[in-house]
Amino acid sequence: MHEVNKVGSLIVKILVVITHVLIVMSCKSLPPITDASYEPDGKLVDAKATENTKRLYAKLQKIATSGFAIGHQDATAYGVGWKYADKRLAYWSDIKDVAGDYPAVYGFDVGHIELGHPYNLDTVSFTLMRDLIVRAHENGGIITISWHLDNPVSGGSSWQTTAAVTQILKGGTHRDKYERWVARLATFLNDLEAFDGSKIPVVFRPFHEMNGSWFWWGGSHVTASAYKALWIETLDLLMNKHNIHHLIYAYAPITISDENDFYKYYPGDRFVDVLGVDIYNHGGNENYLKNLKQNLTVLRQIATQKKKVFALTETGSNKPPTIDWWTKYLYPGVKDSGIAWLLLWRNAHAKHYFAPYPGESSAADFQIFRDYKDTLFLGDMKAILEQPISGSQKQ
Ligand code: BMA
Repeated sequence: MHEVNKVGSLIVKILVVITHVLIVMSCKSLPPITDASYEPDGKLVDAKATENTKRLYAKLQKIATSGFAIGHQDATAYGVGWKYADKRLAYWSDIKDVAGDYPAVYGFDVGHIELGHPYNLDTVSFTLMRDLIVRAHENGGIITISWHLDNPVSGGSSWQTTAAVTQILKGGTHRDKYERWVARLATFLNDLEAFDGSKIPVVFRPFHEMNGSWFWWGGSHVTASAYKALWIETLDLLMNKHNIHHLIYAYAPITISDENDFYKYYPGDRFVDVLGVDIYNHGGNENYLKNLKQNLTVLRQIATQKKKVFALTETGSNKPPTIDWWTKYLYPGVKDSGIAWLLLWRNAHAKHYFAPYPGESSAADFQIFRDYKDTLFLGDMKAILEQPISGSQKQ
């Protein structure tokens, strides 16, 4: 019996070694997760990043020295009480309506691109999304994309938490399906072309808020090592199988308690360009302000040491903001923090919105916020940056 156990454990050990060797071999184009020789050098994850992608990173670094760019999710696709389609080709945004200027950063979500659907999970058509991305880029805006992809095992949404991460890693039961999903994502990303034919650089922020347990890729539904493997394997597919070289990669947990919390799922310096954090106002204004200050201080320390850009990658008030929310809570929390941008989440309707809209009770305060010299809207960006990333500067 004892001998049988020994043989069994030997077989297990051999299998572990073989698996490890296979993983290392199949990832040979990417360095190992813990690479002691790695020196922060300000270089991008993607060694073949296009010139425009490098310029975007330089632009983000430059922005952070003057203030922070203001962003909005689905800014030009819809707002409270309107949808792009209703506007009959007008290019509009709730922020423009309130502040008289467009956002500088444009967030979009490609959830359901993996299914081959014509619309994303929030009913924005991918054709429209592409057009809005091109337009924002040509106007000098910055694009960031998140991915609320469905659960590849259960077929449920991102919030359906059946175990799925190890199943889509190399050798997993649902690997082929996942590779088909990434191929569809890659096709969409490849179609993002500026007027001059160059690829539009994008800050890609996949598998976000992984330290919470609401998505199938996060918290209690994944081990840290499986998460890191998913991150690295996904980047490998995009860069090395699909030849996508116009992405800047952003890693973004939800509100962290400390540095360890930030690092728990961190895939490594070689695989992350931008350090992000998503912070919402769940627990009241004072608590929100405290979280902003604490979290951005931690991020700043890590980012400075690593010479990386950092950002408040999602934010907003879950309840309608108090009338002075922008100047009394958001602004003091981000002022002089060193972030390159902040992204307000989407304006779906009057019960789910994160940016003001005409008639909304905090709109006047947002105009004061806009007038601060470090809150950078699209018009301000032009003054800060002499050089466009690429393409024309039409407004
Ligand atoms: C969430 C909510 C959802 C939406 C999802 C993806 O935070 O806004 O309604 O479907 O983001 O955009």
